[in-house]
Amino acid sequence: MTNVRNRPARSNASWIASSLVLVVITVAVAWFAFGIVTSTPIGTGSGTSPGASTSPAAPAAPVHQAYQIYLTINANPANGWPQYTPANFSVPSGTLVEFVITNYDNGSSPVAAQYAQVNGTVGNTMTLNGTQTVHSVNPNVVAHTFTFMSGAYAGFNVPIPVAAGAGGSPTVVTFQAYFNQTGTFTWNCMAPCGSGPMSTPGFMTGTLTVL
Ligand SMILES: [Cu+2]
Repeated sequence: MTNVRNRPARSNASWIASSLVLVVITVAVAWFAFGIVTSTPIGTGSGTSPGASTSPAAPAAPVHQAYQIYLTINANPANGWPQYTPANFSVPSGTLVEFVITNYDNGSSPVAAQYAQVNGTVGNTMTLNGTQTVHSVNPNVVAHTFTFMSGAYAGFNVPIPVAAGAGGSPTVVTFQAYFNQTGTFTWNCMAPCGSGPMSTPGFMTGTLTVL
């Protein structure tokens, strides 16, 4: 009986003792950590210890710090021609620009191999539907391109694959690029998607103005 009665008392006593030790250790660790974070020298007189020289890590940069341009490719309701909307737009120079091109056109216009390559973007890559980052696509699945044939950005090319299906979900192409030279530059679609839209400003050709 006495053992049974005493056991809880001993347990309580040892629990309190353990807790006190834990509290002391916690305070000591916290004090030491605070010393590191605030660069307070700990027992070394002056100067900072090697561990104290780094500032706390900056928070991760937001995913979308870039200037964004949203373009849509769809059939013009009046004449049915495929059309970039908008076709004329401006970006700031020397700034990371992110393009988001949403293509609803499910008809392919196969291109020569060079126009199936991504060229001139950051990393010479683009991302498809937010999931797949590629340097090129199959030339046979290209519906349109976003291409500069002349001027400061000559050679810049992004192939736009066909949309998934008729009336279905679009294909979304994202890429990032820097445009460091100011001026107004004509872009073209180099996929043979129609002589009318390809030669008519506001459809498959337009201007990028770098301010
Ligand atoms: Cu086109």
